[in-house]
Parts: sequence; structure tokens; C-alpha cells
Amino acid sequence: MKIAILGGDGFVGWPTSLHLSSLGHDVHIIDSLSRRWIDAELGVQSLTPMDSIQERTRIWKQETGHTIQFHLIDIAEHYEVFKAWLSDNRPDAIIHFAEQRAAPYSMKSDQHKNYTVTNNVNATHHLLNAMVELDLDAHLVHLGTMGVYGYSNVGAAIPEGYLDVGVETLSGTTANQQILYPANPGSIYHMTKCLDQLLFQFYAKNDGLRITDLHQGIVWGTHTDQTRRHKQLINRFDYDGDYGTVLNRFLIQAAIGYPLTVHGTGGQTRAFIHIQDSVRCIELALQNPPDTGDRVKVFNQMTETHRVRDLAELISRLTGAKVAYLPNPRKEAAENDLVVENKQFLELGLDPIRLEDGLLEEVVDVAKAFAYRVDRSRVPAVSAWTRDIATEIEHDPEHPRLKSVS
Ligand code: USQ
Repeated sequence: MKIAILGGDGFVGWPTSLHLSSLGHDVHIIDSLSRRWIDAELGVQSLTPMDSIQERTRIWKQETGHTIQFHLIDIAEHYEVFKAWLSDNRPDAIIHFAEQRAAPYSMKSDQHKNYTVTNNVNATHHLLNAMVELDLDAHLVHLGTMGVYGYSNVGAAIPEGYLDVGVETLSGTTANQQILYPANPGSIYHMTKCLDQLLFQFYAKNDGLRITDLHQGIVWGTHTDQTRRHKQLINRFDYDGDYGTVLNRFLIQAAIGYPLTVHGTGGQTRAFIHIQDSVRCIELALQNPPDTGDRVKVFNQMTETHRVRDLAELISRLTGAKVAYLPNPRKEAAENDLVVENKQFLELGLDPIRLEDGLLEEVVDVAKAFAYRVDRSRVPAVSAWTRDIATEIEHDPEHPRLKSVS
């Protein structure tokens, strides 16, 4: 298949590009390199040293003989350029990762909120609009988020996208319907993914586009079978307070002797998936497209759930790291349970990598190898969700020092 990977230079986009190329697909990365610009804006760098995208694809060709083409296009900004590319190349499938994906970055300031909404919503809409205009019947696979549901299970498992509801009709009977699970975003970033869902629903219904939306949990790990093949194919690995995600951050913190930064009580339960499983899920989704006229196909792309403080304690036991309970910069439930349905990928053959599979140590080893690149001052998460929370943290005499250390 000819596959366009929008955002193929990013944390999940890059290993996905390699995985699909290794399977023999004709992979084209389209990327604005915005994530590299954001590194420059924030003054941080990936823990792992990343080569340019051109160099990465050169090494991939040298190692495997497979060609991955790179096209520098900002799909949110340059609609006509992007449309012309789609028209000339007519891919069979399009994987859409080309969105600003960090919740704390999206909440940093009014400019960051504007950027995240403009970039993400325009990127998605430009893609859908161009596909209709060009009569392009490609299968669109989008990287969404578990965060569209919120994280509360109200005593029932979160279904894969759609909720069965009974609506009482005027004649007193019950009309059974399936509706998109009510959106309940917890950040501006997560909100853009909720808006994406509506765009997908409309374009599938109105124009018959074939769309799969993957509601992914928090990705952990860094290597995949392909990124391991050469040191210059290494994946990016974020540790800073804006882009680092919780489990990877804890592993890096353990490796550099920094107390694990638990927000609040650590009672937040979240869904997780290893990066290797993430790329496998995308392959499975590609092999199982919806038919023309079908509603959007939704998968929950996660393999296990964990409470933040349990993760901190597990890593503390493994590595001897201290745990710090910090004031929470986010507005989120202090404690929640989370049960998620994920049958579809398991039925398609996903064999999940679990936390206990020993890969936690592998990540700590990667972190130790590159610990010299860590700027410890960039570890704390300082992006506050509201002005009140920002003021509270500012006036907390203990912040950013540690509230309690076990
Ligand atoms: N947290 C800590 N300490 C930290 C960092 C985070 O306690 O040092 C807590 C947060 O307060 C939150 C939880 O850990 O309760 C998860 O935070 P996160 O930064 O790991 O994840 P999140 O902001 O939700 O975003 C990440 C990805 C995003 C993806 C999402 C999937 O950046 O692209 O969509 O995970 S999900 O969380 O399932 O919505």
C-alpha cells in the first residue's frame, strides 16, 4: 500500500513509519517538523539524540533497502500545497498524527491554547476536506485519545466509541440508539480530539469517507523492533514537564535520581500501552478498514490501566527512587477508577506487552545512557490549568520543592 503518514517525525509517527516500511509498504512522511520547533521554543531536547528526518530516512534505506520519502508540509497552514500532494500521490491509506499532542503545552498560555486549537482542528479539517474534493477513497486512520471520554467509568466499562442509550419517545416507547460516548475533555488538547470526532462523524455520514479513530492511552517505552536496528534510528523520548508523559517521566526521574513527581495524591487512574503495541495496533487497524458508508470505526488502543501512585511505588521498589507528592498543576479528579473495553484489538491478534514484561528496566537503561542530556530544571510540570491553581502553586512556599517524600 502507498501510505501517507502525517506527523511521521513524531514520537509514535516515527516508529509507525519504520514498522509499516519494514512490512513493505510505500511510506511517505508528511511533517511540518513543528515538534522540533517546539523543542527550540521550550529550550528542551529529546533525552535521546535525534538526527534530522532526512538523516533518519537515509539510515533506514542503508539498513533495510526500504525507501521512506519525506515531504515538508504544514497541513494546517498550507491547504493548497497539501491538497496538491494528495492529488499527485493518491495514497491508499493516510495515518493522521499531525496534531499538537501535549495537554500541559496546550494549557501554558492563551497563545498555546490558540495554537493547539487552530493547528489541530485545521489539520484534521483540511485533510477531510481535501479527500472529498479529490474524490480520494483512502482509509483514514487517526490517532485519537482515551481522554475524549474523560476517565470516569460510572461503574461501567468505557465502550469502544459508542454508547447504547434508550430514548423515551413521545408515544412512550423506548428508541434504542448508539451515540458517540459523551465527550468529556480535561484539557484544550483533549478538547481538540473531541472536535475531531465530530468532524469524522460528519464526513463519514455525508461523504462516505472511511475513517478509523484510535483512542489511545498513555504510551510508554521508547524502542520498537525497528528503532533498535541502528543507533541513528532511535525514537525521541520526552522527559520535560510539558511533553514527558507520566510513566516515561518516572522512569527517567528514577534513572537520574530525581524524586518521582506525583501530582496530588496520585489517585488518577489512566490507560497505558507500550510503543511497540501502539505501532502494531496501527497495522491491525489498517488491515481492517470500515466499508464505504459505515460509521467511524473506533478502537480503544490501550492494554492496561494503572493508578499514578501505584506506578510511582512500583518504580520506587524497582529502582530505590524516592517519591514526591506535589501540588497538582492540573484540574482533574484526585481519584478515579477506570475500566476500559479493548476487545477489538485483542480479537484481531494483539498480544499485549505488559508492564511486568521487564521493559521498565530497559527504559531506565536508556535513560541512564543519556542522563547527561537531562536539564533537571525542566523536569517539574509548571503549566497550570487555571489562574487560581497557578496562584496557589506560586504561593506555596514548598513549591517546586517536595511536599513529602517517602
Ligand atoms: N502526572 C503526574 N506526574 C507527572 C506527569 C503526569 O502525576 O510528572 C499525572 C497527570 O496529572 C495525569 C496523569 O499523570 O493525571 C497523566 O498525565 P500524562 O502527562 O502522562 O498524560 P496526558 O496529559 O493525559 O497526555 C498523554 C499524551 C496525550 C495522550 C494522552 C492519552 O501526551 O497525547 O492523548 O496521554 S490519555 O491520558 O489516555 O488521555
